[in-house]
Amino acid sequence: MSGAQYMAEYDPIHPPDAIEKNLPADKQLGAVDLSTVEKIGVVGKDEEKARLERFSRRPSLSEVLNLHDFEAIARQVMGEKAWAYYSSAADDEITIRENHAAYHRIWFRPRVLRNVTEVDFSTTLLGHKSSMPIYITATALGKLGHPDGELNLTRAAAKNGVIQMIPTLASCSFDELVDNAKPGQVQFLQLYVNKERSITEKFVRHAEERGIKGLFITVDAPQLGRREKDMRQKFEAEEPDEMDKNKSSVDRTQGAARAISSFIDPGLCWDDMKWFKNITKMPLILKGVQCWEDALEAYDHGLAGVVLSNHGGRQLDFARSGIEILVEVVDKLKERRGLSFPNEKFQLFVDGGVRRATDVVKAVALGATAVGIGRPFLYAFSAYGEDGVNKALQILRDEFEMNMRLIGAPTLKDITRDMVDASSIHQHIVAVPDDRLYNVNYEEMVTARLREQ
Ligand code: 173
Repeated sequence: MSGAQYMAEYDPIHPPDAIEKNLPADKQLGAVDLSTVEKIGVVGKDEEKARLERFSRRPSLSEVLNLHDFEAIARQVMGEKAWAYYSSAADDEITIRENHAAYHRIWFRPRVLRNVTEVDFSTTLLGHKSSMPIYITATALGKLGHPDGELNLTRAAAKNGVIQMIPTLASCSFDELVDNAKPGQVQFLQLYVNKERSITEKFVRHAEERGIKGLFITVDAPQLGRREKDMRQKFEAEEPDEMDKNKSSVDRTQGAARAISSFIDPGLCWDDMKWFKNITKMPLILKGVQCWEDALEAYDHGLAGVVLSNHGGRQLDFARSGIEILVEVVDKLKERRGLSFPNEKFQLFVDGGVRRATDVVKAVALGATAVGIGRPFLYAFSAYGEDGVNKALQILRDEFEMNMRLIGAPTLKDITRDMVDASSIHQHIVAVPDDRLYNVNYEEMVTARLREQ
C-alpha cells in the first residue's frame, strides 16, 4: 500500500506500523497493488461532495474567536462518522453536559489594585515547563478528523510550549509522534493496560527509553461506555439482522471503539501499581479518579498524581465532573494527610468540559496543577489542521492574559482559593445563565428512526 495514500476507513484505526508490529513475519505478504483491488463505491458520494463544498466555505481562522467556534465549524465540515465518534458520550449524555455546566457553579472574587502590567501564567507539570496550566490530553483515532491525526497536536504543542499526552490508541504510531517532537519537547503517555501484560511491559519500557516523562494509566474504562450517537450512526443504512442475531449482535451493538478496546484489562487493580513501579521509573499518574477515597489511595501508593476525570463523559453517565471532584479531593487530602495544593509531590489534574481560560483559572484556584483539554483540539485540527490547534492555543493564551489581569493575579501563585466561590459546586440543580454558545453546539440526541423506503 502506498504510504502517501490515505485510506479513510483503515488509517484512523491502524497506526502505520500496525502490520509489522502485530502480524507474524511469515504472514506479511508485501504491498498490495491497488490497481488489482476492486473499487467499491464510497458510501454516500453525494454526501461527501456536499461535505467538501461546506469545507471550502470554512470561515478564515481570523474569524474564529473562541473554542466553541471550532466545535461549530467542525460539526459542519467533518465526516458524519468522525463527528459522531468525537462528539458522542455515554448513555443520555448527562455527564458530558455536566462537565461544562459545573464550571458555571463557580464564581470569581477578583482582587483589585494589584500591579498586573506583566502577567505570567507559565507553570510546571511533573517538573516540566508549560506555557500555560493546560495540556493536550489523550484522545483516540486522530486520523478520523484529519489525515495527519495526532501529529497536528505534536507540532502545535512544540510551537506553543505545551505538553501533549500521547494516546495508546493514536492513529499515528507512537514512534512517529515521538520522532516528530522537537528536541527537548516533553510528551506524556496515556496507557490502556493490556490483558497480556508482557505487551504493556514492552510498551512502557519502550516509552521510557524514548523519553516519555509521565505515564497516565487510564482507570475509568475497564469496559467502554455506550456512546449511542456513535453507535446509531453506524447502524444507519444497514438492514436489521433477521438471520443470526447472536452471531452478529456482539460487534454491531458495541460499535467500533468497543471492538478495538477488547484488549483492555478489566482486572487491573491497586496491586498492579507495584508491578508498574518495577518496570518503570516514569512518574505514575492515574487518569480517571472520581472520588477522594481513590485519590487518597493513589497518594498512599506513592503515585505522582491523579487526573480527576470522567473520560469526557464517555464512560459512566452521572459520573461527577472533574472540577467538582477536585473540591472534595483537596479538602480531604488536607484533612487526612495534611497536604496543600497545588502540590509538587502529588499533582492534581482535571479534565472535561473546559472551553475557556476562566474554566482553567477556576481549576487552578481550587488546587489543580493543570487542566487537560481534548475535544476542542480535535475539532480545531479536523477543521483547520495544525493551524487550527495553534489558533486554539493562541485564543487560550489571550484569554489567560486578560483574565489574569481582571482577577488581579500577576502569576499563577497569586490565583488563590479565596478568589473563587465554589460553595454551590456540589449542588447539581442551580439556576445559572445558560452558556448559549455551548448549547448551540450541543447536538441533541435522537431516538430510533424508521428506515428509508
Ligand atoms: O473514549 C474513547 O473513545 C476511548 O478512549 C477509546 C477506547 C478504545 C478504543 C477507542 C477509543
